[in-house]
Amino acid sequence: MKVCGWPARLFSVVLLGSTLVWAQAGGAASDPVAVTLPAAKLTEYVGQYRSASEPDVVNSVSVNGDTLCVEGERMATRELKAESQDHFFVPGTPLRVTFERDASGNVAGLKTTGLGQRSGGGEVTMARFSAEPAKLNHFREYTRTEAMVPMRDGAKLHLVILRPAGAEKSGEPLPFLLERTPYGVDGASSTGVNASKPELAASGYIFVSGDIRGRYKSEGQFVMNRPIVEHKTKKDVDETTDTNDTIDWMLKNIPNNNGRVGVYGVSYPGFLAIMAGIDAHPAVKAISPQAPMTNIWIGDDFFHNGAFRQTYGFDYVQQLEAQKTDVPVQSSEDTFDFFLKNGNFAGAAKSAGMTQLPTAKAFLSQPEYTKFWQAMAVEPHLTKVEVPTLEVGGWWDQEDMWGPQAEYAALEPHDKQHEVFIVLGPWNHGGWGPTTRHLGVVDFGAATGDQYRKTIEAPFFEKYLKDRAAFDLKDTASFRTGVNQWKRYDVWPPKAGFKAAKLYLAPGNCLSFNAPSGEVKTDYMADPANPVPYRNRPIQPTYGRGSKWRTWLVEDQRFVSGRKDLANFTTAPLDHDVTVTGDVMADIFAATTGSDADWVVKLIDVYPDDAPNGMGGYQLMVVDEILRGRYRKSFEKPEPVKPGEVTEYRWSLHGADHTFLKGHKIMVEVQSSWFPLYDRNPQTYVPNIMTAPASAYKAQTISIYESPKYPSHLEFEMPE
Ligand code: PG9
Repeated sequence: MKVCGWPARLFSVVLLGSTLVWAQAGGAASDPVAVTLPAAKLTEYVGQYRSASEPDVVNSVSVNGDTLCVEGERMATRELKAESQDHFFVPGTPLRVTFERDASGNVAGLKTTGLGQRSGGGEVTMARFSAEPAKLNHFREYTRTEAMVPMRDGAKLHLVILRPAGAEKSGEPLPFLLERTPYGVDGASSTGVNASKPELAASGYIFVSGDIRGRYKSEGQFVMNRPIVEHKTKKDVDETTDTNDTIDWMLKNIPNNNGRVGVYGVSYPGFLAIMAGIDAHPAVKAISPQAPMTNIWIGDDFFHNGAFRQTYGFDYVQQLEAQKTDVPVQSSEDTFDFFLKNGNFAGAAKSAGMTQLPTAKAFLSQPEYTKFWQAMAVEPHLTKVEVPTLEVGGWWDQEDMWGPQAEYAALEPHDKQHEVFIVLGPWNHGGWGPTTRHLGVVDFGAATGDQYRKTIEAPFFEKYLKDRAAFDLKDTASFRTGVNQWKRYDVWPPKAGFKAAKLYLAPGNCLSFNAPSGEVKTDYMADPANPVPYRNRPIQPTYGRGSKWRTWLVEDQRFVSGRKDLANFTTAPLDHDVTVTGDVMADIFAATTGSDADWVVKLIDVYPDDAPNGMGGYQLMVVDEILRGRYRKSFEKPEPVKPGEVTEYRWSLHGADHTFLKGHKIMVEVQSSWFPLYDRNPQTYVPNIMTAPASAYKAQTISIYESPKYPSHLEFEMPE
């Protein structure tokens, strides 16, 4: 009997749908009883199958001897055992495959169940599009070992090492790919690297994953976004020294390496990848910080321009600081109700018993941009390019959209050797990982993450770690949404071929490329007792069960656009395409009857009513951002606003590369709360909003000006 080329009894990652799912193998107890189907019957199932929802996800079914096998680009070849005719299972996993037949009795498709929640409910339907099987996976088996590695202060950090099986005999020295993380590395496996980085795994690297100090199996004390120690003594440790000590150990103790190290990671691990490029170990030859947090107070996870991201801070700090391993916050209560009921963050933190967690203490006592937060900021350390750097960011990153763009902006002026690159695509946080054309309901027409991985990420590491010169990224690869095309630029934001443009808020709730001529303002009443929700309710905890957090930035804004406590301004349907590129700045002239206020501006693409695929009338946010009014002049020294005085507020809504298509409308929406992601501004000035008394929360009248003297507008680049 021949079997498919994959050992049984493994923890394995499988990908039939668009996301990776861990499935525990070896659980033969729950396997159904297998029956033997004649070989001739098995050939009826052979062919290639395409996912109905994600056409780029393809599986191939083949017969090897008397065994039916299934494989995918990211899925190892696995045996399919028959339970009965048309009903199969993957031994040792909960995966069930049912083949479906057409009216003539021919096999026309398959349905899988048991993929688990992360694959969108566990059911994937695939249509058979070819009767020929294909070799889709190029899996290479990796051997796993673990080590506890001593740092300069004696603390030992935990590593998992994956080496291509037989690498020590093949004689070819291989480079390292290192990822350090606070999220636990026990799951690192041969199947995992083959599934997440198929090209690099096939090429052959020594994959090393490490628990950072104080997390999971590593010793020492965890410090959130541990600041870099300036002027270190020999005993000082930070993430740069822990990275360097880890690399020293790897070079000396893991045989047959080629002396080169690449470091990558998404999000917190992206921040850690930046650390590998500061005072870099000489062996570090390439880093790829992907969606890294760069400044936690100005634009990433915990604050945006001073507005506190209370749901994120509340959940993440408990998840990371309450214990050594991750425990996501769960609750069945709508977090909108929970935070409203608790009044302010101090109340919410007290009710969760988290006030003594280190970062929660800082939230409560230092809401402004103090030295504590400044010490965590990475940009001040990015004063030279030490190693080739590939940054990756998503236009709809719900956590660290600011990070990659800020890191690039800091490094690019020092890039003398053309070694700093950025890729910006239609993704949420880490959304370039799965094979998908979609973000929420928005279809971008291609599996952009796969395109990035194959044409940019893999060639980048191959070039700098293996001298294989296939990497030709100009400087910036930007996926222009709307027209859904990749663009290449010399620099981000692009300059050549673009001109500056202003889009003015105009009387009659309109928008215009011409400056306003009359004295007009638009008023609304903002009441902290009834804040504007940031996404459709009920709002689950960030990483809680059923949470829609990951796609909230692409939610249809019609759920709030009709509210009376905001102002929106819209063009007529466009008679030609309008492209908005570069950093979109909001420059808003406004007054409030209160002495403090929050300002949220959203640039929205309004689809025509007859748009296909259920998108009729959809309101898609293109860019958006908040500014807490008290910080309009200084992040360090907040100041009250003068009631009734027209004041200029200017802040970045982040980068965009988006075409509003002919027939669509451009909308700008201004509102004064985004709850409960952001805590409520009481709208009367108090020294510390975290502890604001109930009496401070007052409804106020907001006026947005659209006049020659006070020309509220957005600024961006447009193609010439
Ligand atoms: N967004 C997460 C994070 C990064 C850095 C600091 C705090 C949180 C993450 O996904 O890792």
